Amino acid sequence: MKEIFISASLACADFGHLADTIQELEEAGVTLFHFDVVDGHFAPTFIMGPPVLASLRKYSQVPFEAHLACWHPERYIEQFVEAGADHIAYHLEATERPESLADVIREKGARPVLALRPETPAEAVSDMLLEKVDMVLVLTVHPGFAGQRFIPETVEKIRKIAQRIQSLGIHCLIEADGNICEDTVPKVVQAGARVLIGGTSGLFRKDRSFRESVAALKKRAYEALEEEVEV
Ligand code: S6P
Ligand code: MG
Repeated sequence: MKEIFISASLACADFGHLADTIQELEEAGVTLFHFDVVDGHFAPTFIMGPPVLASLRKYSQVPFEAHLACWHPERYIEQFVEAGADHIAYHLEATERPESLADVIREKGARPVLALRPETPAEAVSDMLLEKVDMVLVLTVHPGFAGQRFIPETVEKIRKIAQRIQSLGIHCLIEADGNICEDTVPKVVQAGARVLIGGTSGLFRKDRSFRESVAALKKRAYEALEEEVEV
């Protein structure tokens, strides 16, 4: 059976209560914590860095993923691994050596994840690179900010990458990041995404508890997978 995983984008949390929040999210069924790391250049804002991961590490056993939305990600791998990152997502657009960077991340003890901006086509990713990474993170909004609108063109990109993964016969999951909510979940899941990164629209909501949000996202995702089978 195809499995769906819910990740939480902690940039959307109240930073004054992060330790309590990650424990609540873990109890609600979140199985990955996503940290947006933005350097003020790759996107015009700043969010999170290694000390944030390091200070939260002791509060949860759930894997941490650093989403490096920054230029020259190769400079920061060691710092994030030391801070407790289990997965490191780096942008194809931000480095000249994406293949060797995947090897470096693995050598340092973390799992490499390839991230793509909305404008970057599926064709920009080589087969060799797909074979080297554990996941591909498809940004379904522009990098840097919560609360944006979903970019519909990214669905076809997810589909193309999922087909390539299948034809290569490799194990590589696709993550969808940006405006992931009940409206967009069926689109990304039917295209092939299996890790859903929840933010302000799907998980950090005033009208629902974390447990209710996780359940709603999963329900919508599994319904979408069933509909797909019936077609
Ligand atoms: C976007 C970032 C994401 C956001 C997430 C927020 O730059 O990589 O991880 O934190 O998109 O969720 P939402 O539902 O507000 O778009
Ligand atoms: Mg992100």
